[in-house]
Amino acid sequence: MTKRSYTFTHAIARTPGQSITQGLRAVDVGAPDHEVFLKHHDDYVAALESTGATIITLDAMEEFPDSVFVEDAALCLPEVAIAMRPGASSRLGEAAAMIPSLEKLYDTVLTIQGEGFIDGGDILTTEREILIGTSARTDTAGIEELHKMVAPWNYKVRELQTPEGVLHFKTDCSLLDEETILSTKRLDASGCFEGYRVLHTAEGEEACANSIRFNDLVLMPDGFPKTEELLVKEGYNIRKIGNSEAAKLDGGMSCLSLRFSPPMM
Ligand code: CIR
Repeated sequence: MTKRSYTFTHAIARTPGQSITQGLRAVDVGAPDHEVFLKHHDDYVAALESTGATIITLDAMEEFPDSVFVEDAALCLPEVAIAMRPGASSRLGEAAAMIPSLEKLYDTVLTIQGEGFIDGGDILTTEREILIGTSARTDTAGIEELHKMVAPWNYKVRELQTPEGVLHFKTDCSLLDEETILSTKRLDASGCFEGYRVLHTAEGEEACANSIRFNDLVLMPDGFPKTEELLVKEGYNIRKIGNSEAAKLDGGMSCLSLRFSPPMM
């Protein structure tokens, strides 16, 4: 049976602009190289496309240096798309900029109005519920507003806590299938994945927890051999994507796309 939490007909990505060098970062380890970022981004889009999905690659938006990380601007469910309210002031406008693209694919596009804030990177949609971590970017008010919006479709929403010092909830976890989550030990230790099968990232490889299941593929950042070996042994079909430049801005596999099956198609 098709699983809506990881089987998708569409994805939206956005070409990184030259202004990517100005992107937000927790620790400055140097600016990303635009050319290398473009190459990695092309590989990423090609991998999504290779599963048979339609990938919409939007033009770069120079006025928003972090806008390549489209995941934070919206939540796309099978029934509705919701423009988020990003918690970083330099990123707030990215949500409104995403709406026209969503309206081409969805009858119903809603917008988080605030006062609260919520970033897509803090939302992990599984087959049975929507897990949302409070973080420096997402607060309880934002989660409550989203909860009300998805109530008509009976979604269960569970508020959790993103570990201290971790940018987004999904920085530390990803969905691998309807029952399995890849997580760092530190996030799993909070008990938030009780009832799921949890695979841990290998010691020292926490940065690959931000991977994605997209149809028959698991896209993971290149350079995490022990976790890769574990996932291969578990039967997952791995595609490694260079992530050195996105990582300089605390970005990973999930951040670079919105993944969904729109109702109008
Ligand atoms: C930011 O700090 O907002 C960007 N430099 C990185 C966003 C990564 N997005 C994600 O984890 N969903």
